[in-house]
Amino acid sequence: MSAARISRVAAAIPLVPICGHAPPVRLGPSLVRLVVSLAGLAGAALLLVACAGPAGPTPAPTPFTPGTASKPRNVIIEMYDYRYLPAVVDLVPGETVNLEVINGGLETHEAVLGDMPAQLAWESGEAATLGAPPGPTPFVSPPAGFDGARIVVPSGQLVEVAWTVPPDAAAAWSGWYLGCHIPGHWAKGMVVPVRFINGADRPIAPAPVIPSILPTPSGS
Ligand SMILES: [Cu+2]
Repeated sequence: MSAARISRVAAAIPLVPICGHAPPVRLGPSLVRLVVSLAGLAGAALLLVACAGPAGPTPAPTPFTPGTASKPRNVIIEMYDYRYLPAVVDLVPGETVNLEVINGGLETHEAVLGDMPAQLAWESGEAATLGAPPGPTPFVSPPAGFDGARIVVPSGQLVEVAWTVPPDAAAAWSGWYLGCHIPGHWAKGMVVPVRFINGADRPIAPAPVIPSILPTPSGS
């Protein structure tokens, strides 16, 4: 390629920004000669320059703050066929939370937050629907003194519920759990423990183990 041709090619190549904060540059004839020889094609060249952004200060982590009635803490619960995320639900006794329950599964699921008597009540109450076609879950009378929460979420939907954790929840002899009692779902793995924490995000007590009173998740 002649020098004149190289010059014309260099003039035809558009300005190439090197970085977002740097002015664009035009390729010189010598660089064009190199690009053309590598590509084997005159006039078609693209130069990509990796560019790292300016190193900035790392933002400080947001401090943990228990929820209040006027400013509930968001607690996200994801449901799938047949498991929950997170694997442990952290709650502060007495705080108000905004439960964001998302069903990413193909079936309807529920989130029952409560101690073992509450879990047993719904397990037995919903057992009557075993074999029934998919649809709304039945109403089950909560046990006397029930102060937990139950959220039913159809497939692909999000349900938000504001709820205050009982101040004495951590004293429950059985521990607290998050479970689904649509027949067979607990046994397939839809149960995780609740771990009570203090206002400094430290556990008050270890999360309870999944009890053997109800069927344990398969594989556990
Ligand atoms: Cu379920």
